[in-house]
Amino acid sequence: MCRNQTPTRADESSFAEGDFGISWFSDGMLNVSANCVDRHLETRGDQAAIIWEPDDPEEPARRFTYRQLHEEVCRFAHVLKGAGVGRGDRVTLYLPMIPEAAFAMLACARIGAIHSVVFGGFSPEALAGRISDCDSRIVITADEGRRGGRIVPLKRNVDAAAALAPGLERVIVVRATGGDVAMDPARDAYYDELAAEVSADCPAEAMAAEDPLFLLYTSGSTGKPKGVLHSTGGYLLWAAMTFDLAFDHRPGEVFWSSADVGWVTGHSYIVYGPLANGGTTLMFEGVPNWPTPSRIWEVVDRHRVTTLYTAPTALRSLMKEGDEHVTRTSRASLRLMGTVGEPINPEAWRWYHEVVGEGRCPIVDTWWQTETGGHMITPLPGATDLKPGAATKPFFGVEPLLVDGNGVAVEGEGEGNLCIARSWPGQARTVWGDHERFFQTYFTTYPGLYFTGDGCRRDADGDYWITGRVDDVINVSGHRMGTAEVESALVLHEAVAEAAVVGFPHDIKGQGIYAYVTLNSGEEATDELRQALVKWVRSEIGPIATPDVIQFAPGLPKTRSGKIMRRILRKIAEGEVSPQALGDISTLAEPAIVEELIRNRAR
Ligand code: 6R9
Repeated sequence: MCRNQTPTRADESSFAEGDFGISWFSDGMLNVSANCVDRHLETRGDQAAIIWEPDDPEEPARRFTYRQLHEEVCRFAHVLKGAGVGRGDRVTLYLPMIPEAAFAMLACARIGAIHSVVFGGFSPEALAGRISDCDSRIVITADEGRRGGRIVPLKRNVDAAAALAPGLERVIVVRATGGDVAMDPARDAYYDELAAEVSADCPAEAMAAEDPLFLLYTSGSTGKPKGVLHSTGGYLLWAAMTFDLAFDHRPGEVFWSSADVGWVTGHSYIVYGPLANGGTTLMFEGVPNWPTPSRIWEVVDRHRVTTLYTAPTALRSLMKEGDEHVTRTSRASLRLMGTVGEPINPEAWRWYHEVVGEGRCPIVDTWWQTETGGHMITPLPGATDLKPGAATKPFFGVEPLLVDGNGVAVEGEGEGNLCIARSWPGQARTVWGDHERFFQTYFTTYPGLYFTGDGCRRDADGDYWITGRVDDVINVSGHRMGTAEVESALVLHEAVAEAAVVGFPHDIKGQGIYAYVTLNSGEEATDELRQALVKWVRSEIGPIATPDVIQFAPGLPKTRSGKIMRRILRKIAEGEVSPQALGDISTLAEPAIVEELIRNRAR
């Protein structure tokens, strides 16, 4: 087994232009898979590492002990090696929520390959872009996925993506549903057939702490999604330590994060955090409200879940179904509950606390980002006073700073843009293939600081309240979406001349997607076209990008230098009907556009 080698160095990072760079524990050595699997074999080899709950509640759940996990990860590692994957190679995973997703991630870590998990809800176009961006030659997928009783044609999507990503050479297909899919014998192979041929033991590569562990694509305010790169040592430490402390992990507990492994929450708190701590992690293939709105609580009861981690949007949608779907279940095993992904409104917080947790479970509202690797601002249960809607206090070593519009730090009580003043181990190291973009995106708005893109308020007790994004990123059902991405998808449609996308408050999703669309001359603004555009965006990006509202507009409000004034579009989308309330519009090239937009508001 690859033994950990304790580093003699810790933080060697700098946010300053000139000697910019992030590095922690640079002379340490470890293997993430050995730490998440092998290290536990002696003490808890027969304990469940992963419990898998299938989409269909009539089907049996599956359990994998640490010993079984070791075998599965080793086999997967050999299969990857057999396909020519080595240290530093990028492996794209496009999988449903099945245990093989965790096996594949840990197998990559075992052999020093870099995984890039792409959420199974993304379209072939979005998948192809992510395969090509990191020159990934191999994709691990499944025949089909299942979610809420519906089939997701994953292999078919990979075939479509392959046509757009010429560098893709190998596709390994996990048989999840057994559905009939087309196989190209020169490129595709079934995982089970390959796995039957290989050994169940595979030594873990010794990796340097600063070697990359994974990359994960996330939306920003401009351009295409960025491949955010995480390190081996710093990331694992951060995932492990935040899991242990924010969730007050105790041996024998069952932890359930209802996220998908396609998001960072699934990386840090379904796979790496729980397993690094020798915990038992629950993986759920389905959705919280299928076949009934009681499903999430039934899963809690069935597996005696002690800690539940979910998103406010899920809580809001279950809350509106009525308390009886909750109260008919026991939930006696629950001890602690958490939320992540977006600000939680106090009403949903109270419902979670009082109806779900019956007042007995603390709630940890954890603020963090793909780029931070793990929790940054979060209560520590039992130690921090909780407030509905507040992420409360920074985690150990985290130095938040609120800055006003002029870049001046706000002291004491007040509001500003949330920055972090110095590095922490779990911080992303770069953007794949574009270190300059990494620096420009996060470290130039306020020189010397990491800028999160979030607004935040600090109250008199020093507690932090995240108020939401202040850049052109919107948060739809806890999923980050760049308005620029939706706009580029829209303008690819032949009828569209120009598009501007903003968020607006949405009862369930938190934010909805509001698109202003200007058509090419000769195109007619019909309901059919509106529906066609919605479908178009879904097929370009995926269902999470579905516009809620499309307003056809004769023109967009622009400054004389041609910059779209989103502030105005946001206000109109929010329901503002008085031109006076929109603030200064005197710099607009055509102020009359604004009244026209208000008159034709789409909601
Ligand atoms: C982990 C994750 C990050 C953005 C972040 C912020 C929002 C996440 C939050 C929260 C308020 C919380 N966000 N947690 N806002 N309270 N507890 O969600 O990562 O997908 O990268 O999104 O989500 O706006 O900037 P990611």
